[in-house]
Order: sequence, then structure tokens, then C-alpha cells
Amino acid sequence: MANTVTTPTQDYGADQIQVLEGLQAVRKRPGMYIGSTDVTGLHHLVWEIVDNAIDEAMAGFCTTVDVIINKDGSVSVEDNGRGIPVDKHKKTGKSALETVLTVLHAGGKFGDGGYKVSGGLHGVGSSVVNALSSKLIAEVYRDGKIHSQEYKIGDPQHEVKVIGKTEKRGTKITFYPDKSIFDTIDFNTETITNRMRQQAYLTKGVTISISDERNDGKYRFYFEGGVKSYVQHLNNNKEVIGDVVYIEKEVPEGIVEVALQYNNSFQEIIYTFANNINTIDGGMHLTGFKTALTRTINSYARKNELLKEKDDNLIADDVREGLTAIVSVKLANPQFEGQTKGKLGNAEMRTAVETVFADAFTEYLEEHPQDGRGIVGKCTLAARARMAARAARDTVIRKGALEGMTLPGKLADCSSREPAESELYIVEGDSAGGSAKQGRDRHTQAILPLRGKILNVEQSRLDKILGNNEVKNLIIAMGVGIGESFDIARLRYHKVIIMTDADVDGAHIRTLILTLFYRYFKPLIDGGFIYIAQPPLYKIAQGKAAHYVYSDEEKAKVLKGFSKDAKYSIQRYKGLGEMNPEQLWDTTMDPANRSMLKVMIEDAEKADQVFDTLMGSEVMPRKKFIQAYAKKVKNLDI
Ligand code: TTJ
Repeated sequence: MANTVTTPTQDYGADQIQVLEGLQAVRKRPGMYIGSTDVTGLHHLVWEIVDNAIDEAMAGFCTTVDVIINKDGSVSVEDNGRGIPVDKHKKTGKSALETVLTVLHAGGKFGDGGYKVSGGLHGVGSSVVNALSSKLIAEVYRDGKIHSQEYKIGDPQHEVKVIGKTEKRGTKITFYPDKSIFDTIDFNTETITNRMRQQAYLTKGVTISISDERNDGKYRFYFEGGVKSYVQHLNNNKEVIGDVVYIEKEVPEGIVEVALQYNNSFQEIIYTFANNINTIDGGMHLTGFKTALTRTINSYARKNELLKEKDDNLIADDVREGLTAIVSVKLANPQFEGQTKGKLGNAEMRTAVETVFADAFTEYLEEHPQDGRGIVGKCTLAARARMAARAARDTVIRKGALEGMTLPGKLADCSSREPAESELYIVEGDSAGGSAKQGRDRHTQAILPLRGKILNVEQSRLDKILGNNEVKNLIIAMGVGIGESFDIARLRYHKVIIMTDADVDGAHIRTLILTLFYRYFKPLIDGGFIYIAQPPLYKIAQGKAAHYVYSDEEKAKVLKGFSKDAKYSIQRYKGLGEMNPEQLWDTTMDPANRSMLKVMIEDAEKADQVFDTLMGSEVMPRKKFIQAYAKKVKNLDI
């Protein structure tokens, strides 16, 4: 073994060999322990270490967690908890510190902290981080002293030693990811900051700070209300109905925490967590919550005669329109299921959440009749709108407005009738549309020019959207219908490509179209059918040769490659319309040459949020947003 560094004072016994073999296995197959060795896997190292500090906070022993991205590329995580014990254990001859950092899966064995933040890819233990770090330094502040131990690829370089005095208490881990293991060792501030914000919401009362020493970036998160603050944050831009309802209860199955608040939009946001891990595919806790929500609101509405005898019960969709909710559970043995391990499988959590939430929410409604009436009012409005929309749609369909309607005149269709090879370009503006029509491959590429702002989806309902001409054209061209008549099997093009200018208006229209897809044609995004074209930013001409470049970095690279006295000219494309048909084909539409972005659900979700901020009915947040992002927006337009 290459990495068997023994310490002279320690017996090199069977235990030690086992430890080293364990860590060796981690280095051999890192993906098995942290999912991947790409940038996501790299960040798992941070989550893993931070989770330990959060555990200490959840156990009630620490109030701050500091994450530092150091100038030298290492990451430090420090808490002000009890400090991992450093005295030698009689039997093992090792300190708890060394055991935590060298024995696989040792994390959960220490202390009886109840619900450890562990499961799925997490909780594999800090020893995994140690094994995948070229260097790791552990410091424990305890009993007035600084205790320290250093490791290289998991091997202790010496025993724990005292290196100074301190008044502090806590644990600090600094690690250097091994660049022979990872594709990249460049930590991303935004990724770390987003995760820490979320962790701060989920662990109320703890202050999490992030400081990026590479660029002086500093953030601090503290949310007194925990998930209650999270809901307030998510509803920040919206006109809310009633207060945030907040419930926290410990039951034999674990801890159930729910926060919810309605707003007057039509959107549903429910985020669920198990042991602070985002369960993006929901699972048992989500099912329990949804069942309880529908049941509770219906029985409250009946009991208080807010639903008349002749009225039908509210359906699940009605009670979730305009709902923002967080469901967070803590449990002893979480089972994460599904392809991405994003679904909580523990059946006992369904009944636990259902009972706890139904009881508490019923009580809340009884005690806050005004909120109760507001919520039921919102839900019955949703029900009425649902029925009205259905009636409107039925009329539209009867009139044949969508079904069997002829393709829009503005559509320059392709000749192929094979969806798998057909592409639909949604192009902003008529002049760019003209270039695209002339430059395209007529057999497989169809062009649909959209004029101006199509419409404000946020303030429209399904039945109104059907009436908008530009949207109607788009839906008819795609062939899939909308709402209940949506049928993905009828999609006429397997690539739907949004092609807009690289300026503010272009970004705006793209946001709009993405929002439309996100809210009404989500299966098209999930199916990977939606793309964003990448037109070049510059043309660099040198004699007869032309380079098309897609970013400022790329431009710099090309220019660097030129000899000193080279004569060249640079043209910045402000709009697609500035390119002639041939250029547009060469740079953006030729399948052999082009690069496109496939739209992921997160992109669309982000667009949806930006959209809310830009288009929502409230003015203040919009102003704030534009001020905060003024720089970024401007950059798009230079
Ligand atoms: C164990 O039981 C005795 C008191 O301390 C308990 C403990 O493990 N505390 C603890 C661990 N606090 N902080 C950590 C920790 C912090 C970081 C940043 C990283 C790691 C691996 C552990």
C-alpha cells in the first residue's frame, strides 16, 4: 500500500490495517461514496463536513458554523460546539477525533445526538473527505487548548498534539481536495452559499457564515424562524393570504416541521426535506402532507358552512393553488429511494406527517377564523376557476380553435413529418425570422417568428392564455394541446429551440417563453425537448477568415492566438437580425456546428422566479430586483 504511514507510538495492528484498507477503497472508487468526482462530487466534501457541524447545532451545542474558502483553495469549516474528544480511547488506542476521520461510517456512532443528518450520499462520514484530501488539518478547541492533527490522503501524520492555548470551544476542519481524484478542485461560492442559506433555514437559530478569501465575498445567514422564515422569503414578492402557519412536533417516528402560507398567485411551491436533505422527488412525508391538507380544508369548510351542501368537495389541485409550503422531517433511519435518491421511502413518515399536520392545522384554522376564511376563499376561487376554465376550454375545443386547426400562417414548416428529426425554432422578431427562414435546412427545420412580448403569463389564466394569438400559434405548431387535452405523443418536433437576441429584450422574451413552458408544458422540459440556441457574440474577421466566438473569454483566446501585427476587425452582434442567412446557419443552426443548451427544470424554475419578480403584480420587489441586478442586466446589453 502506498499510503501506509504509521505513527511510531502506535501499534500497527489489525485495526489499523482495516482502516487503511477502508480508505484505500474510497480512493479507488470515490464515486461510490460521493456520487461522482466532478464539481458536484467536489462540493459533497463540503456538505459532508458541514453536516457534522450542523449535527452539533441540532443537538443544541453550537450556535455558529463558519465556512471559509481559503486563498490556497482549501476549505475550512469551524463550529463553536463541544469539540470532538481528543483523549485516547482505552480499547482502540485512538481518539474520537481520529476515529471519526479515519474509520468509514464512524460518523453516526458518536454521541446519541438522535437524528443525525445522514442518509443517501450524505453521512458517509468525514473519513471519506479525509481519504479524498491530499491534506486535512483537524483542530479541536477544548479545555483552554488547541489540539491539532494532520492527515495526508487519510493517514495521520502524527498523534493529536497541543499547539497552543485558546479561550474558544469547537471543532475546525481544513481540507485540500486531492486534485488527482477530482476533475476540478475549484469551489463555487454561489453553490456553497445557496446550500448554506438553505441549511440555515432548516436549522433555526444557527448562524452560518461563508467567507470566500479568494475574492473577499462574505455572507451570513441566521433565521430565527427556521422554515417559517423560509416560507416568508419565498412569498416575499407576493400578496399573501393570512399568516405563516407553523407546526413543529416530535413524535415516536421523528420530528415533523411544517410551515405554509397562501398567496394570491396560481403557483404551487412545496419543498420537502428529510434530515435537512432536499427530497426533490418528495416521498412519504409529502404524500402525508397533501392528504392532510385536502382533508383538513374540506372538513373545516364544511363545518363552517363555507362550502354549501350542493358544492362538491375541493380537489387536491384547488387547495394547492397559491400555496407555499416547507415540509421538513427528521428521522432515525431515512430511506432515500429512486434514481436520484431524492424520494423519502419511510412509510411511517406518511402517517406521522398526516396526523401531526392535520391536527395542528385544524386547530390553527379554528383559532384563526379570518385566515381560515381567506384560505378557503382562495381554494374555492381556484375550484370555480377550474370549472370555468374547463367550460371555456370545452367551448374553444368545440369551436375547433385548437384541435384540427390549420397551422399558423407565420409558421415556415419543415417538409419532414418525422418528429424525431424535426426542429422548431422560435425566433424573436420578424427580421431574424426572415434570416432563419432563408438559412435553415428546409427538410428538418421549421421557423416560427414571435412578435414582441407574447404576454404576461403571471397575470393570466389558462383560458385567457388560449386566446392569445402568439401562444395559440406556438401551441398549434407544437401540436400538443394544452391543459387536460395536453398530449406529448402529438409533439411535432422533438427539438423546440428558443432563439433570441443576446440583449435584455432577448433575455426577457426567453424568460417569458421558459415560464410558459414551466407552467403549462412541463413534460416538454422533463422530456428534454426544449433548447436554447447559442448565437455568437462576436465575429472576428482576419482577411478572408472569420472566427465566430460565443463569449468574451473565447474572444480573448482567439485574439491571443493572433500574431502581433495581425490586422483584424471585430463585429459585435447585437441581434440575430444583423446576421445574414448564411452566417446564421453556419454559427447557430447547422446541427454539425452549432452548440445549444438543453433546458433543465432548474433553469425553467429560475426563469419562473425571475419572471415573478419582473412581472408580478407588486411593484416594490420588482424595483428592488432591478436595482440589485442592474449591473448584471447591463452586462447583457454592452
Ligand atoms: C461527540 O460527543 C462528545 C462531544 O462532541 C461530539 C461531536 O462530535 N461534536 C462535534 C463534531 N462538533 N463538531 C463536530 C464536527 C465539526 C466539523 C466542522 C467537522 C467534523 C468532522 C465534526
